[in-house]
Amino acid sequence: MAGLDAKELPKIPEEDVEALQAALGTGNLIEAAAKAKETLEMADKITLDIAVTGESGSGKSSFVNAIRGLGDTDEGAAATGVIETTMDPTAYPHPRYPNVRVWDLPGIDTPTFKPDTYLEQVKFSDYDFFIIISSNHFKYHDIELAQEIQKLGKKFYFVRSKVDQDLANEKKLYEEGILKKRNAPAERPRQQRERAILDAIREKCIKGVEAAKVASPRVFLVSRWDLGKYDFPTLQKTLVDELSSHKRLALLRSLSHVSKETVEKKKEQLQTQIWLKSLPSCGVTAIPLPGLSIACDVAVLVTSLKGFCRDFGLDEKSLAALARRANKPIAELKAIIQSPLSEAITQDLVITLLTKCAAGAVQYSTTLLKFIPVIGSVVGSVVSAAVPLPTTYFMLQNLLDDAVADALQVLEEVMEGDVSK
Ligand SMILES: Nc1nc2c(ncn2[C@@H]2O[C@H](COP(=O)(O)OP(=O)(O)O)[C@@H](O)[C@H]2O)c(=O)[nH]1
Ligand SMILES: [Mg+2]
Repeated sequence: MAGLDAKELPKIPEEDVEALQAALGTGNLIEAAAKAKETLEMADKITLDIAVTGESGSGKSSFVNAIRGLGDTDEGAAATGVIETTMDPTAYPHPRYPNVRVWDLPGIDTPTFKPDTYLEQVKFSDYDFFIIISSNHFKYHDIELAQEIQKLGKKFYFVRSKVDQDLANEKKLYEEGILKKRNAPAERPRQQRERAILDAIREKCIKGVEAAKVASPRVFLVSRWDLGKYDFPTLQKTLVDELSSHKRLALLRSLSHVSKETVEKKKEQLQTQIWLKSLPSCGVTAIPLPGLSIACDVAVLVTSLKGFCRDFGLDEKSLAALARRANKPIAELKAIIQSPLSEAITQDLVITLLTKCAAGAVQYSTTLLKFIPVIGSVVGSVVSAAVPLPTTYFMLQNLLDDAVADALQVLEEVMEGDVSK
């Protein structure tokens, strides 16, 4: 943990003081701790249901796996392949956040397909938004379905899958000199050529959808094999931005780290929870810590710290899955991680970290008392009684910063050599 020296502790930003005041409400510290615990528990229970639809063979089941960070043969993966078809909507919970469910819906390419009866049949009202996938341009059924979803007041996003195949095909053609015969500009750099192909695919898809009068259509180009590339990072960002704020945290937590922006957005959202997470450690179950002038509920802190690690993929299971996908030894990823992994967070470790934070926190509690009379009025004039709050705050803040730094390092490592990074 960096920056724990009392002199080096960062200033508490004004927004944070406001957030603390909001977390405290008008009640006393004990009440506020109970309320914060409840708020956090409620946030953990929020569900998110994402529907994935489109023609059979378009890549629905593959996408359901990919966005949950799974390979097609991993435990809990949806069956994929040319002859696999889904007859009923099937829920696939996210492996680490089971409240986030991705639904594999039946294909929409039967001759008798009717968008209204289909939506009725799949219980459209259960989903927060729809992903409509096609591995070609969007056809009549895709567009009809989008129009119906729009009518019902739900959001949908067009995803054009398998763009890796389009690029591979074009590359082959190019290498065989066929494109040259069609007067394609000779020897354009590969990235430029790829971009031109992707732009052409996107434009063609959008034009087709626009012609059918779908309001402000957007099409995201993806490859199930490389979510860090093409439009997947933009799709993630769009989903986060357009989701109602109370569901945003659930989505963000479940997102695979495909770009720096994803990690930073996740941090931004979790940052708002730091005071909320600090408060329960000062609740009724707080016990005095030997050698420290503070009382804390260490078990609550262990849970919070483990939560941060899990949110940033810093646990054995997530790292193993990532290493497999990136084709790297797990030891290589572990070697660049400075924070403890989720499994290594114990009560003893938390007490050690608290000890490091406590000295600096005394200073802060004096400052805090000036800002936040509610602490002073509740716990009396004894400054040390208010110390656990800033102490746990700084500990969580430091762990969050460290977890983010590690997640970014790991991301860089797995994306090494990736031109689209
Ligand atoms: N190259 C490539 N193949 C894909 C991609 N997405 C799906 N596929 C393949 O397309 C086939 C059909 O995919 P599947 O997910 O089963 O389609 P579904 O019928 O819509 O569920 C499978 O062989 C997948 O491996 C992709 O992004 N790139
Ligand atoms: Mg399928």
